[in-house]
Amino acid sequence: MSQSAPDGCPVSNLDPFDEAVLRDPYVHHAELRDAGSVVWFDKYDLIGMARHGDVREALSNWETYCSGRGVGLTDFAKEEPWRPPSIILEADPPLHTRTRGVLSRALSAAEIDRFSDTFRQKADALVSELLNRDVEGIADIAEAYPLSVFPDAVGLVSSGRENLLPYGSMAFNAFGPRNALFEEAFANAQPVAEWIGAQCQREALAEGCIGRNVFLSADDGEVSEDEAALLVRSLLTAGLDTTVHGTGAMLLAFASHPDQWQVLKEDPRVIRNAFNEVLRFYSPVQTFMRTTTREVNVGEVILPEGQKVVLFLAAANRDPRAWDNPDDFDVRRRNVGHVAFGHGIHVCVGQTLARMEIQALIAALVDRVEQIELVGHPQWRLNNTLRGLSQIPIRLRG
Ligand code: EJD
Repeated sequence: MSQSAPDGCPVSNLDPFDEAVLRDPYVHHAELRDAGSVVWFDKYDLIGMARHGDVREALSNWETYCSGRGVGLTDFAKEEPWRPPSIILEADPPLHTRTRGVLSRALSAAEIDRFSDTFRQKADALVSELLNRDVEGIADIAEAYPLSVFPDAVGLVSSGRENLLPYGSMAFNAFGPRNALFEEAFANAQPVAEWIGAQCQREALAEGCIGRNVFLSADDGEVSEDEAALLVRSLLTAGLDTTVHGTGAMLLAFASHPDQWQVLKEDPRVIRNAFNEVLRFYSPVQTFMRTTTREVNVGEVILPEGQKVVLFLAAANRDPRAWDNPDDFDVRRRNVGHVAFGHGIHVCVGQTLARMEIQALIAALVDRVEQIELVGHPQWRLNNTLRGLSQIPIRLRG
């Protein structure tokens, strides 16, 4: 601790990146929400927000809560980031507006629709292969399925794809403090980062695929060749670990709520809402940060300029101020307004792709599987930003 809490701000001694807290965050989220609109984390000179209304307000107000100083603990105005900053995630308008336009086009519904039949075929084939067998839900489904569709959609070469998940683990751990989780993720960083860097070049990407299409915006003069490569790096950073965690959360949700699986069986039109509910309920992306660009009042508390603020997306998604019975997993509930994909100008630009991927898998499962049966104990995989499983032993009962 070097600074002190703003006047009138509740203080927390919690380390939100402690392994016990990451494993079992909900009781702590309730305490943070109840403490006030903002809390001060002594350990990190950090402000936190955990209420749905406050988190949404901060995400909406990009002029006051900026991204250009990084969306993790490292303040890029004061410390060196671990890699050149992302020109979309870690950027503000006007740069963000330009780069966002490029990725919006590359990831538009029209572009993504081209992959829908392939996604469904891959999902059907996987479900047939695994039906009525004991499977390890994370390795065999949550990792295997996104790995069977996403790298091909981006246009990556086959060799070296095993670097994708380790790179994501590095990036998402790097938003947190330099703790043991960070050190472990970065133990073999150099070859992983080198492979990723090489795949971001135009010539490395297959013609007609999403990654290569980013370079069409370089041909149009909208971005430079180097900027296009950095935007492909964003696809590779953000596009795989997130869907792996989302798929794992889906398996856990239905394995532990078999009655909710029956609702989907009876009415597959619920699939889209059910996937939103999985995201609201588990929030694979638990936290994200912003930095204040000016002094700002939040209720009674005045935050100074240059203050890092951690937004607890997962806590907002279970805030009883916003949701009835927030700890119930209910695939039929009205769940619009969840912040699992963020909110405002930085809201997930890849969500059409993420949704299409995972909804194709859910549809394939709904067609063939009577019950997703839990046959052992799920194990959590800890990360400074993402919350998900390393293992979930299940049986797809057909
Ligand atoms: C992200 C929460 C990048 C990048 C973009 C988005 C994420 C990570 C990295 C996905 C954050 O531009 O490199 S979910």
